[in-house]
This record gives sequence, structure tokens and C-alpha cells, in this order.
Amino acid sequence: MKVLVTGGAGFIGANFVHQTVRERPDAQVTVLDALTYAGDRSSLDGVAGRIELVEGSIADAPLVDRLVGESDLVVHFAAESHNDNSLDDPSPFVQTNLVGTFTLLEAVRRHAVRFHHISTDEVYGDLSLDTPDRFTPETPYNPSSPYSATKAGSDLLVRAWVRSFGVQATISNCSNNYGPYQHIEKFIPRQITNLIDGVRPRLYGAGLNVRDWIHVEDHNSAVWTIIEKGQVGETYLIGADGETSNLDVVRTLLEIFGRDADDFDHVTDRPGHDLRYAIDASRLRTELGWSPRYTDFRAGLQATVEWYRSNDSWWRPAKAATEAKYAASGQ
Ligand code: NAD
Ligand code: TDX
Repeated sequence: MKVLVTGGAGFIGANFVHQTVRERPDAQVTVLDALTYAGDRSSLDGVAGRIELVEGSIADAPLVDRLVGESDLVVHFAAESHNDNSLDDPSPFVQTNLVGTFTLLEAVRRHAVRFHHISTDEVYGDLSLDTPDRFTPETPYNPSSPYSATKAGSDLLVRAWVRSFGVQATISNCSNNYGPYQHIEKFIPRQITNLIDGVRPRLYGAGLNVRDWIHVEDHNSAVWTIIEKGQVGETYLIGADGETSNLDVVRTLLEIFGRDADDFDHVTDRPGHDLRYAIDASRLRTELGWSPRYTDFRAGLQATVEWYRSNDSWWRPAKAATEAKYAASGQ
């Protein structure tokens, strides 16, 4: 089977490629990635001889048409993915997340190729802190940031292409991922690499916001489950019951590093900061029989800390510039 993975040099996509090469020797993987600041060729070093990496944009229609035409399956991870960046400059988010997804959809329509679209729980907006409510596939879309609005728009394009043109697509909306190869602009790797450098973690606002953490390997095993067992045209929510406040994440990291529980700083909050995300993944568990393997969040964090400790050369080159950008906005 020929699999085209968009965004395969980014965090989740690279982990997907490693997992696929490891567990599915029959899969022939091609990665299409623009190698933006978030994409790193070296994230694929371990599988370099086993895959093809094409540097290019998902909004490049002739290139996309050729690559899709040579594939049996497209797994679409490529996106501009960071909320804070979307507040500084939304334009690449519109170009990649909307125009790029549209370009892929037109190509899978022409070539009748199976498509899986990777999306986020952020399309549903946020939940209050004091209810047991969780997102379900029926929750109305209500995105808050330019990032989540463009992801919501891309999901709706996929749904329209399924209904209007019979495109064979599935969609998954996953909660916050953590694990190896995550860019250090994101919350967990930013704090881990700060702690490695002896710098205090930075908590936006009071730190009471809640995210529903899932290990990236569990996200990707769920994606394969949906590709193989999911119903075309359907949306599946992916989550592993990992609700944790940002404050508790920072306290756990401080404990892993043997630092004092209050050894962190509160910094300027994110404008429009979503309060809480929580996923009800019962459809994925009961209908498709999926379950997560990383059920101990502290153990998953500890393993992730070890990965960043052992892979200084992977993240170090981006650290100073990433922190300078945060410092400019008081974060
Ligand atoms: P990332 O920012 O680490 O990686 C994105 C990759 O896409 C990079 O390799 C980048 O070079 C590539 N890319 C960007 N623009 C491109 C373009 N125009 N053409 C081709 N490649 C391009 O992102 P991630 O965290 O790995 O997220 C992957 C997907 O998963 C995204 O669609 C995101 O919305 C979704 N998602 C992420 C999370 C999370 O917690 N990180 C949770 C749920 C869903
Ligand atoms: O330094 C920080 N301090 C802090 O308190 C950073 C970078 C973040 N935060 C907070 C903001 C959020 O409440 O931590 C939480 C997580 O922040 P991010 O890592 O930026 O993730 P989030 O905004 O929740 O979005 C992530 O999950 C959903 C991904 O980046 C998205 O791509 C995905 O769709």
C-alpha cells in the first residue's frame, strides 16, 4: 500500500511515519512536507532509507496532483499548528490549513484516493471548568482562535467533499498530544527544555486551564484504527481521559526534575485563552475497539523528559529564537 503522509516532518506526522515503518512493513511511505520552521528533516533520520521525503507545499496543486495520483491513501497532518503564532499572523494558517486542505481534496476527488484528515478538539471551542461535560461528535463547532477557526473550516471542507463529491474520507479530532519530536514552542517541551537549562517554567495566567493530554503514539494508533475500521464520512474523537490543569503539569515536571513545587513564573495570559478541553472517545473505544497504551501520564512525561535530555542537538538550535519571540510578548 502506498501511503502519502502530509506534514510527516512535523511532531505527530514524524511519529506516525516511525510507527508505520516499524509496524507495517507492507506500507510504502512518501512524506510531503514544506519544511517550515516546524518541520525537521532530521526527525525522519531513523527511517531515511525506508521512505521518500518530498519537500513542497500542500497548496502546490500540480505537485499534489502527481503525488496523490501515485498513492492509495493520504493521511493529512500538515498544518500551521500553534495558537500563539496564529494570533501574531493568521495568514499562513489560512493558506495551509484551508487552501492546502482544499488542494488535497480536489486531488483525492480526481484520483478517487482514500483520505484521512487529522484535526483537533479545538474546533469545538472550550468547556467551563466546573462541569463534567465533554466534547462528542455532536458538539457544535465554535472555534476561538485563527488556528482553530482554520482547522474547523478544513473539517467542513472535508465533510462537504464527502457529501457532494463522494470523496472517501474520515476525520479525527484529537486532544493535546505530547511525546518525542514536539516543537519547543509548545507547552510541555518548552517547560522541559527550560528546566534542562535551569530556567523557571512559564505558566500563562493562573494556570488553571485544562488540557486532555494523550501520548502521540496513542493518537497515531487511533488514526490507523480509524483508517482500517472506521466508516467513510464519519468523524471520530480521539482522547485518552488525560484531563490535567497546566499548573499540575508544571508541578509534575518540577517534581521529575527535583525542583521546588513553586519554582515557576506566571506570565501574560494568551488572549482568548480556551479554558478547558475534554474528549468523550467512547465511539472510538466501543465501535472500533481502540484503547490507549500510555495510561500513566506521569510515566509518559518522564519518558518524554528523557527523550529531550538525550536529544539536545535536535531542539537546541531553535531554543534561543523561540524564547526571544515569547519574551517580546511578555511570555
Ligand atoms: P507541527 O507544527 O509539529 O507540524 C506540522 C508540519 O506540517 C511541519 O512539518 C510543517 O513543515 C508542515 N507544513 C506546514 N505547512 C505546510 C504546507 N503548506 N505544506 C506541507 N507541509 C506543511 O504540528 P503537529 O503538532 O504535528 O500537528 C499535526 C496535525 O495534528 C495538525 O493538523 C494539527 O492541527 C493536528 N493536531 C495537533 C495536536 C497537538 O497537540 N499537537 C492535537 C490535535 C490535532
Ligand atoms: O509557555 C506556555 N505556557 C502555558 O501556560 C505555553 C506555550 C502554553 N501554555 C498553556 C496554553 C494552553 O493552555 O498551555 C496549554 C497548552 O498550550 P499549547 O502547547 O500551545 O497547546 P494548545 O494551545 O492547547 O493547542 C495544542 O493542542 C491542540 C496544539 O498546539 C494544537 O495544534 C492542537 O490542535
